[in-house]
Amino acid sequence: MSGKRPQKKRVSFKQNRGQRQRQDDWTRRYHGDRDAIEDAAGSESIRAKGDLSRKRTILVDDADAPVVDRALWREGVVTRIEGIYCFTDAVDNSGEWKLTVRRVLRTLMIEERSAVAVGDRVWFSDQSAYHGGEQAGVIEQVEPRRTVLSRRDRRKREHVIVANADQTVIVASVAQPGLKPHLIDRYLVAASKGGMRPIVAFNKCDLIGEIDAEENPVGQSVDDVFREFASLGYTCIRTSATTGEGIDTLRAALSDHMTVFSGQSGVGKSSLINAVQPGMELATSEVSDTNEKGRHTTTHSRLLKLETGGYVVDTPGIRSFDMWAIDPGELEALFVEIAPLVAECRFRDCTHREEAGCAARAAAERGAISRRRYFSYLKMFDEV
Ligand SMILES: Nc1nc2c(ncn2[C@@H]2O[C@H](COP(=O)(O)OP(=O)(O)OP(=O)(O)O)[C@@H](O)[C@H]2O)c(=O)[nH]1
Ligand SMILES: [Mg+2]
Ligand SMILES: [Zn+2]
Repeated sequence: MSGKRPQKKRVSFKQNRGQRQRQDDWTRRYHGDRDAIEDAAGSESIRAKGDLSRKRTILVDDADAPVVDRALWREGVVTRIEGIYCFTDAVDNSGEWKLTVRRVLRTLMIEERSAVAVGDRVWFSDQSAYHGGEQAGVIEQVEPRRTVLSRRDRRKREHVIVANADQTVIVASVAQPGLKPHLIDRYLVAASKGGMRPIVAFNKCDLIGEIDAEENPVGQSVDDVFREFASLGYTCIRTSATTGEGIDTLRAALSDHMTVFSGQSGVGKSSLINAVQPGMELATSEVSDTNEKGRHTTTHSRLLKLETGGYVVDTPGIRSFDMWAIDPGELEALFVEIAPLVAECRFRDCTHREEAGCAARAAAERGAISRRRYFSYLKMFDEV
């Protein structure tokens, strides 16, 4: 396809209405065919003024998708999505733009839920002339994503929480709500699957002295859990948004990266971002006493610029973090301590559950790998 020259085509601005794009072709382009998009850059031309709102000549490829015109379109990063609007920070430092999404993209957005996500790099046309000078426009094209953090929604569709983050801070709190190592395992799997480097923040360390037995049903102390994850090679940081413990280390780890904060409601994601960069003033609120659940204070993901360079994304606490699109057979590779054992299992297609001669189970039985992590693997295997 990339060998073909784009064709000239006269289209009305509203042509897409009632006339469906061939979606297969379109999604193929959207997800993979970056070269074709770049090859054909610089190709849209808008006709004489009076014609502007009715007809224009565009260049299309054989899938009828518009090609990026870097001369006419601006580039930006989506910072938050509210209803149909994608608020976008332009890379030319012109500030925030309020964008809607071209209809063909929007169709995908409804069917896939995630045609545009926070963190996406987009190309948009300037429509401010039609909005009384307000910085408004239309997203024409979305760059292929380098990474995604996603989950399944209730209807089992992929929901991209954040695109293009290169790392994720998995925030867990040592108390209120209590530490849930299995949940950390799930976030680690999702991060590796999504191509992001995970960092585990053990937050609310100022409360360690107050932890009672009921909050610690696994029988592991916070130090045990910390050591367990650190020994697997993950970067782990003890933090407290209250006392400032670990905040300098965290800030240094964030600079010049695009980092998404993940973790259940109430663990202190927004509080940590506020501590890293005073002046953010993200809303936070107390965890309810009765069930130790957070109140879902942050309701939408937001991309925020750091003074030290880079971006952070504050996300709403996600109660149940479902694995998206992970094959059971893929899970072994996402558990760093199980992956190297796989070659030693008797059967090539070993799922590391009941099979005779399973090296992973044997390792867990003799304590060479953590039993808790092994059980976590089994539990996740049943779910995916
Ligand atoms: N003692 C203590 N409390 C903390 C710490 N960090 C956050 N908190 C408190 O925990 C509560 C929840 O913090 P938030 O920052 O709102 O938590 P969140 O993870 O952003 O929650 P959602 O937005 O609902 O997902 C607030 O009352 C914070 O003051 C900490 O390090 N120590
Ligand atoms: Mg929050
Ligand atoms: Zn096995």
